[in-house]
Amino acid sequence: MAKKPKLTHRQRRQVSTNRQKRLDTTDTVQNDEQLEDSRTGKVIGRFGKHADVEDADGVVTKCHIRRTIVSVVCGDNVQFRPGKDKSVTVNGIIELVHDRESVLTRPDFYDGVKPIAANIDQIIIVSSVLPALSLNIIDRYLVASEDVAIMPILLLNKIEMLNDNERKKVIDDLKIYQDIGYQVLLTSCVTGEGIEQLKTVLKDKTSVFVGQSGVGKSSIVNQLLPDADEAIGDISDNSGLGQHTTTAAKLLHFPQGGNLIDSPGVREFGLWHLPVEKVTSGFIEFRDYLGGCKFRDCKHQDDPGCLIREAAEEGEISPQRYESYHKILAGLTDNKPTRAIPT
Ligand SMILES: Nc1nc2c(ncn2[C@@H]2O[C@H](COP(=O)(O)OP(=O)(O)O)[C@@H](O)[C@H]2O)c(=O)[nH]1
Ligand SMILES: [Mg+2]
Ligand SMILES: [Zn+2]
Repeated sequence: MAKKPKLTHRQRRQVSTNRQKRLDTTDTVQNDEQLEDSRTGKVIGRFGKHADVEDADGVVTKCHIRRTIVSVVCGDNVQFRPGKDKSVTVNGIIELVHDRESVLTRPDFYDGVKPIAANIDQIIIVSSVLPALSLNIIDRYLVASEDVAIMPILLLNKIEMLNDNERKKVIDDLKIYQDIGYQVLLTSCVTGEGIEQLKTVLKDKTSVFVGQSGVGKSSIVNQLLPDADEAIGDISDNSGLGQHTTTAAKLLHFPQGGNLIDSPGVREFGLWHLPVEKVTSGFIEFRDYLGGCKFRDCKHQDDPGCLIREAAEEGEISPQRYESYHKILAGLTDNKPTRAIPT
């Protein structure tokens, strides 16, 4: 490999100016006469500096992104202009991103939080009976979903592995969630149980699947979208290295209507650091009691006159959820992001 020439400070600045000029020309070369009229579309793929935009007729255009746009993510509704010259692979340009109805975010080592997908109607929190059902992990995902104000739905997969008694036990465990208003689905990719019901839940909505590795997210997606061809039991999901090579997010259409947004980044959503108040209000059944405790800085623990602890003692709040809340608080500092998130 050729040795890199050493540049003077002035040369280096020149290189940087030229590079900037070249970047500017991506915007200006594609000026009016080379572009079709502006139209609306939806971002269905996001790779490096480009985005795939689908218009109302289902035609997909690879687009540059105007430099003034702060962020474009999968699910964004945009104004874009396809290029007239279709022999150029990336021929369009995104000119504007419409206001987002919702946005999924992740903590970023450098920037605080970073958007990863937009305009999502519901988050399907997938758990399974193997690895063992963890209500605390469900609670973490619920808090994260409540924080971004997107409707969470609980799904328990691999249900066929349970005998009648075990099944009764998990249904009972999950009843806590139904009691506070969350929808719960039971599925099996082996017997097909619950898949039709899941299809109904997904119809005409934009959904994401989140949950720990191994619970069956990819298997479920393959049941719903045979063409998706997701890798099953893919350990690279969790290898850190794999994440860097496969972070491209994509939006897929369900045959019965509705969309799925998928990427490793999306699937990792949730296991992260939030301020204490967000965790507290993320327990939706606590909300009725908030502000009513005797002390304003109540930790909802041993504090005298704590309405939340009292409600848990009286069974108005599930003691299980109350414990889970304190467990999440205790673990908060462990969940700070330790690395930058690749785009
Ligand atoms: N018994 C059983 N195994 C399942 C079911 N769904 C998925 N699996 C298996 O669970 C493992 C992990 O599945 P995968 O879809 O890769 O999980 P992901 O990491 O959440 O995407 C694979 O061995 C699947 O075959 C199910 O409903 N029942
Ligand atoms: Mg998977
Ligand atoms: Zn309190």
